[in-house]
Parts: sequence; structure tokens; C-alpha cells
Amino acid sequence: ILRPTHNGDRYELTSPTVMPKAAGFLWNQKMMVQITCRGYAIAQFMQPEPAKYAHAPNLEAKTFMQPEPNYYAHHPGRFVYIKDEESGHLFSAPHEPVRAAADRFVFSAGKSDVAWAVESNGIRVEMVMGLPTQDVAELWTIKVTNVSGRPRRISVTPYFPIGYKSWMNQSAEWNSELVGIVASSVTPYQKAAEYFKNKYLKDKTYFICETTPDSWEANQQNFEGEGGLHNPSGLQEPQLSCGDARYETPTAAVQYRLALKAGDEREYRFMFGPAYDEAEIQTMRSRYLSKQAFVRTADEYAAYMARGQGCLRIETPDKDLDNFVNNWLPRQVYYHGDVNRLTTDPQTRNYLQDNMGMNFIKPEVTRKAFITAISQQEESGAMPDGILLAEGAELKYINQIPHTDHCVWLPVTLEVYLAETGDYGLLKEKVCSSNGDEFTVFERFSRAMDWLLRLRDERGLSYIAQGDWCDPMNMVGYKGRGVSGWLTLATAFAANLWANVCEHEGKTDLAQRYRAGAAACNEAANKHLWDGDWFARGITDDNVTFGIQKDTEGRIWLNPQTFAILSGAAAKEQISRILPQVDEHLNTPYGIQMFAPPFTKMREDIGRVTQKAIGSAENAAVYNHAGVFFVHSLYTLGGEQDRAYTLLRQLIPGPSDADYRQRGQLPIYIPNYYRGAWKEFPRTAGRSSQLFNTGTVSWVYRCFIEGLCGLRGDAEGLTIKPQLPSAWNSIKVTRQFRGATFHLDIRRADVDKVTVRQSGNALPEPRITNIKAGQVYQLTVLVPQ
Ligand code: CEZ
Repeated sequence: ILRPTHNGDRYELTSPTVMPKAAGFLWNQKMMVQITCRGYAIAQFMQPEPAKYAHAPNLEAKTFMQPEPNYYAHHPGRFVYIKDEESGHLFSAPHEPVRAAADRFVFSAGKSDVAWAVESNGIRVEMVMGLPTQDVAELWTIKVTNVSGRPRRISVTPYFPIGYKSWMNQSAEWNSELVGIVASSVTPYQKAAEYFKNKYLKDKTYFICETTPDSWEANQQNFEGEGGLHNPSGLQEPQLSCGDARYETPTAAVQYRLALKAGDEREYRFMFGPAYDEAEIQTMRSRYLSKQAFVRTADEYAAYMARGQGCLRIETPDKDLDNFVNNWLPRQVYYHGDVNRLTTDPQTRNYLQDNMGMNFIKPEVTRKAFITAISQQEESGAMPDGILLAEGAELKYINQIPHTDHCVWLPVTLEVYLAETGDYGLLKEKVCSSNGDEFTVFERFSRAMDWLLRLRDERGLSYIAQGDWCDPMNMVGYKGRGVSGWLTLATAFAANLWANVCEHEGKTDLAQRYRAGAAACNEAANKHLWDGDWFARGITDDNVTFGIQKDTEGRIWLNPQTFAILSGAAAKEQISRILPQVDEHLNTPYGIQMFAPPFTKMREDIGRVTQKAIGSAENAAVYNHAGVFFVHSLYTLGGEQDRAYTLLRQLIPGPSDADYRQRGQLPIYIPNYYRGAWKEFPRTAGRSSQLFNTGTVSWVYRCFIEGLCGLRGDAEGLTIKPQLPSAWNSIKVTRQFRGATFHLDIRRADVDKVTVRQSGNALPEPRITNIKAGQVYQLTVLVPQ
């Protein structure tokens, strides 16, 4: 059903029904489109807040990107109807809305376009969607070929529903100058002040054609009529009615009537997108709507994608894995670092972790992100819940709920920046905040660490307020007393990392202070949260410890165990107790659950997380971000390469057909979660959320680079300590590092420690220093059996 093609650059799915939500996605810095194999689409653009140009047929709630989107007949999508004007046979491509079984179906998700080839009743339809690099618009090519071997009379009707744009004002009509349908609307508002904010919004949606159609329809009801979308009334007439929409739901349907000889083909180009006015549409038309411009734009876009290539290429015994790591993982990392999830106020922890991934692609972007983030530090040393990226942006949704973990992510993500670049100079930069205070980056990080260490109760445990990394854990501490076990351990981890930096900078007294702080957190965690076989998740406002043996729901949580390993709170003996418990309670065939068992009812002293659907999102799903933290901790332990690799591999769909079907997702990205509650609800376990916004991927990339391949930078060089799973005997790796290229031939040999050979000579230690940009290093790496 699914196979990689074009050297892994594309994935082809040959059925529209086995993985109906399988989708590809494209983006640029101003927009994003996710489109399913069946033709349903979710598109957003920034102005500067996220907005849509194709809507549901009813009033939609404005919200952030949701997991597990539901598609239905009238969902926005991009379709083309093909009707045999002699026999009346009707089908549509890609698959919706007619849902006729095709003779041949190929959905092909590429890195820089999404394409289909659908054949039915002797007519082949090829559709391709691309994006420009700088502008907001979809560029569509639709090609129709008569493969029936006899002359045919058909109609070709692209149908791009526009949906319900506004309760104040909406309309649509044909525009003969622009050669297309233009829908107009007024974004609804009530406050006078909002008028001025909305004044220049792109409230028009256009669908314009390179080739003038024979007829068109701008009125959804006229088009659909009594026939319904399976068999629209508009298609039962000799031509579309050329209607308009006057405070009626707009749509864009245009029709070409063709007489095709055997083998004849026709190629059409269209643009779909938002605009402020007709003049802008005209500009877009002249800039893009021609064959030549489409080719040029596709090349530019492919070049833009290529700039996100990443720093690692691997050749392992697992070809599907290689394909994902070499082709698709860096693309998803790049997406996060390049567009910050298309929000103007990314959550601080997301912003920092998404930029952590950018270290492996364009570290200069990460550097800038640190400055942007830290310039928004509060006077107290706290970090805000979100980082504002656009003028006039506000903290929205979850960012209005106080979470206490944001400072943690500063040293955690800085560790990677320093390892990749060795640029300790960043610490000396002076950064002004809007309160007018000026501190160096170094001072600001110290202030953030001081704040974290201060924000603890008399037991030494970290207050949680209305959440930590786990957003919906909002009622553990809303009365002001509850504490987070995870945050206590994460604070220790962060403080230790920061102490390392202080040491490097020669600030021994500070280093001591943060090490002592970390030790105090670890000690408190051990005293109050160690439950015999694992660490508890927290203690509520009413002093109830949870995430412990005697809980029947939410008994064991992954994050505290992970961070106890990372922070050093868990001694060797404790780790040997934790790991088998984690295996037993949390492992599933689709990855590791964030906790178990799931909550089945509200716990008012834990909060919203307990109300989420069982096995979805934070309620006992395979929440991949938490899973990959654990993998990272395993790689830092050493000797856990098999456990680590198994979990790392499970983050990626496939490669068996059964696994693809169950997850329902192409192996071109990692979603934020797969359904969990594996023991309770095996039928739905493994199902992908289809949401490609996730902090997971920067960590996955890091785990492959630093963990599995063991290629980790430091102030002066690159250390080489691969941790191959025991089933592998050798791998080949190419790693870009500080401008140099490393080709490594890694294999098992009769050695007792990792041995690196350069030009036949064994190096004294597995580490390369004095790295010169532009140089190519050929290394043989021998690892113990
Ligand atoms: O958001 C993610 C956040 O972006 O949830 C993670 C958190 O660490 C990330 O920073 C774990 O809680 O508010 C909600 O209930 C939402 O479900 C968010 O928790 C979740 C969204 O699914 C967006 O991905």
C-alpha cells in the first residue's frame, strides 16, 4: 500500500481508503497546507495571526492546530470532478467528494509538492500542488489524459469550496479580468478598535485560472443543489450556471468541456489563496500563473527545502529508518525552526526546543532565537509563557495559563547550541528587555536558574502553579502549594547543565552554587518522591502524592523517571528498579506511554489532563515528546542502546503494512502522539494524531546524532562514541560539523573500547580536535562486540 520512491524523496500510497487521513504538508514562512490523500485540506496563513482562506460551511471556532482532525463531506478540500458527457459516469479526484473506486490511485507526498494520479473509466487525472517560497498561495496543476483508446467527450470541473467566511458580509462572483472567482468578506468583529486592527486583513479568497473555463459557479448552493456533493446538481446541466453568491456561501467551481481524441491531454493551472484586493490578485496572477512561472517557482521552493537538509546521513541495516532520518526528519526539524509552528506567540518551551533542532541545520537561527527569548525575560528572572514574535502579538490560549517550567529549557537547549557551535561568545552578548534592564546572556541565564531554584517550597520541591511541561496538569497546584516532581528533577538537570557552563566560563563559585542547588533538588526528590520502584509525579495542594504504587490511575509517569536519570537523582540501583517498571507498565507496540493506567474520570486535584479522552494526548497516549526525552536519557546512561533504539524506531510509522494501517500515517513525519491506553483500548492504540507540530523531532534528531551515532561536539572538538543496537554490526555515517565533513565507517571489532582510526593510525582518544572548516575527515571507528 505504501512505498518510498525517487530515492526516498517521496512516499506513494496506492489506496485512498486504507489510511484515509494520511496526508502530506507543505509550508513557507507565511503559510502551511496539510492535505490528505482524499483531497481534504487544512490551510493557514499569517497576517500576522493565523487565518484561513477556505473554511468549513458553518461558523468555525478559531483555535490552535488540533490533533486528529475530523474530515466530512463538506470539509475544505481541493477536488476535480470528471464527467463522461456521453455515459454520465462521474468520478472525482483525488477521491472525494464522489468516492468512486478508481482503477488506479496514487497519492504521492513529496518534500516540495504533493501529487496524485487517479485513473477511472479511461481518464487519467494528475494533480500537483506546490507553494511559492515567499508568498501565500497554492499553485495547482491539473492534467487530464484520455487513456481509454477512443474519443471521449468529458467535462472537467475543479471544485475548491471556500466555505462560510463571515456572518457579517460574504459574497463571491466571477471576475473576467482576473479570470477567476473572487470571494469577498469582512472578518466579523464588534469592538471599534478591532476595525482598525482588521482593516488590512486579506478578506478575499480567489481561485483563478490560467485558461478561461467554459462556465463557472460561485454559489455553493447552486453548485451542490439537490444532488449533493456526490452528484452535484450543477453537473447535471449542460454547463455551470455562472452564478454569484450574495450573502450566500461562496464556492469556486469552473468547468471545461472537452472533446478528447485517444491519447489527448490537457493541462490546466490554477491559483488558490487569500488577498486584500483585486490589485493584489492581479499581481499574484502575473507573478505566478503560467507554465514558466510554475516551473521557476517549483525550483525555488525545492531550493528552499534543500536549505533544511540537516547534518547527518546514515546507512544502517534498516533502509526505512535511513530514509526517514536522511530525508524526512531534518525536513520536519527545519519546519519547526523555520516557522515556529506558525504562531506569533510560541510557548517558550516549544520555541526553545524547536530552535534546538535548528542547531543541526542553521545554528545562526538558534542563536538569534536565544536572544529573542531571553530579551523577554521578566524582572524576576522568570520566563514568560510564550515568546512574542510579531508586533502587537499577544499571549493566547495555553499561554494565558501560568506554567512554571519555562526557564528549564534555557540551559537544556543551550547545551546543544554550545556543542554544535562552541560559540561561548553568545554568553557575553548584552540583552535589553522591555523593562529597560540590561544584562548579558550569561547573567540572564543565571537569573533564570536562580528563579527556578527559588520557586520551591520548604521541602525543596518545585511549585507547579497551573502546569509544567504537561500543559493540562492545571489543578495540582492552582491553590499555590502543589509541587511537581518532574519539575524538581528538571530543575536539578538544568542547574547542573548551567553549572557546566559556569565552569567553562571560569565562574567556579557560581558553578558551585548551581551544583548545590541541583543536589538540593535531587535530595528533596529522593526524600519526598521516591516510591520504592520509581519517582512520583508530584504532590497536590492538599499534600497528596500521586504517580505512586497505590494509585489505580496515573500510577507511573515517564517524565519523572527520565529526568531523575538526567539529573543524577536516580542512583544506579534506583535506575535498575525503574527501568523494568517502565517496561512493564508503559511499553506498547507503538512506543512508550507517558503514563499508565489512563485516567477514566476527573481528578480535581490533578486537573484537565484527567478529563482528556482515554489514550489521547496527555492522557496515557504514546506522547512522543515524553518518549524521546526518555530515549535521550537512555543514551546518556550508556549501555542502554537496545532499549533506546527500540523506542526510537517506534516513533516512526512502519515498516510493516499492519503498522502503517494501524497508525494511519505516512512515515514522513513524527506526530505529537499515537493513541495509547494500549491495554484498555487496543483497537485504537497506535492511531496517529496526524499533528506534525511537536517538540519531539529536535530531540529525535539529537538522539540519532549524539546518541546512536555518538557524534557530539564540545568546546574544542567532536567526540565519537557510537551506541549501535546490538543487532547491527556496522553503519556508515556522514556528519557535517563546524563546516567540516566527517565520513565514518563504524563497525564492530575485537576492541575493548571505541577506537578511531584516521589514515590507518589509531587516535589516542575517540575525539577529533582542531577541526578545520572545509576539511573532509575519513574515519574508521571500531566499537566493541
Ligand atoms: O500542547 C503541547 C505543548 O505545545 O503539549 C505538551 C507541551 O509540553 C507542549 O509545550 C504537553 O502538555 O492545552 C492542551 O491541552 C493541549 O493539548 C496542549 O497540551 C498540546 C497541544 O496538543 C498542542 O500540541
